[in-house]
Amino acid sequence: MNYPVRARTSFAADLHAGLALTRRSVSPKYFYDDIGSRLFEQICELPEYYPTRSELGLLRAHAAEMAECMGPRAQLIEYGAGALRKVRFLLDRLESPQAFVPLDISGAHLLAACDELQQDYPALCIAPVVADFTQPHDLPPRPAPGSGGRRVGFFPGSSIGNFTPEEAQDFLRMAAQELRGGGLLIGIDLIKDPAVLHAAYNDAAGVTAAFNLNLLERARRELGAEFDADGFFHSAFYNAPLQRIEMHLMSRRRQALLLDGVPYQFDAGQTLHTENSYKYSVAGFQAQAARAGFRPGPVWTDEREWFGLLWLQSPP
Ligand code: AVI
Repeated sequence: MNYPVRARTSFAADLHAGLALTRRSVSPKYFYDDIGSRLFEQICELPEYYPTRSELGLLRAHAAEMAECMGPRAQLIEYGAGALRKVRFLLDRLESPQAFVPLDISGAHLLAACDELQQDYPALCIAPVVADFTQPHDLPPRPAPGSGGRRVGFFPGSSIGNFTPEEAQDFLRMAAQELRGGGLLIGIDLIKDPAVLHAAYNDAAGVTAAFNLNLLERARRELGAEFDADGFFHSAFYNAPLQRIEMHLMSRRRQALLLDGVPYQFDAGQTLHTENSYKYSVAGFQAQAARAGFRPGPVWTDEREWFGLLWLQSPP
């Protein structure tokens, strides 16, 4: 998935604000500049990182049933569209989709991915929307009443796991309204043996470490931040009570990071918290979705029950 590449000002302002907190943190959306997006693609191929492979396996095996939930002449909205690889499994199975509407803030990436998709699906009406889907946004009109089609959503990749619980609830509430009369197919990463999770976020090749550290490197490249290159290291662990992987950049020693001339003092072992990746139970996530107005529908999980794709029926 692609998080937005933001303007300098918002990265700088958010980083200053996050560094000024007692528990320092910054949004994971800042991982995804060009280098970070490429590193994330490499993560998806790692032997330890099961989510992408598990989800692709589910789509390969069950896309026909998922497409049946969506129904004929659907207007399919994809949230945070990225490379548009996964949706192809659905497009191959959907009956006469009315339109495919991918939403992403990164216009250049979105339009390039749409061009590629259009070549392989020449008859498909593709209507990209360049927008931050977590904020109010416009969509093409719903399928006309009487057309038999419904508006349905697709939010793969367990990207909802990177939202705070409040952001996740806000997204589900927004989607329930936007998709009313239809439904949402959403990917979630399931609670599992912490050792499996630990390995997935501490891969032997060090790609996740490079992905995490790129956030500071990006601050150096884009904002002129000054810090010791080997002064921070990647730290990722499972926080069992909160059912989430936490990623941090941990300071090796007492040092100052300079941003726009402002020194931010780090003690040895002090961290900048860069990401949470929440893990869910199927029942727990369905209950959360129900609070936003969805009714639980079919669930597809792999044999190990490590990853789930859930169909949620929107309110009428
Ligand atoms: C994009 N997102 C669902 C990934 C995850 O697993 O939370 C981001 C990631 N962070 C480290 N590895 C992958």
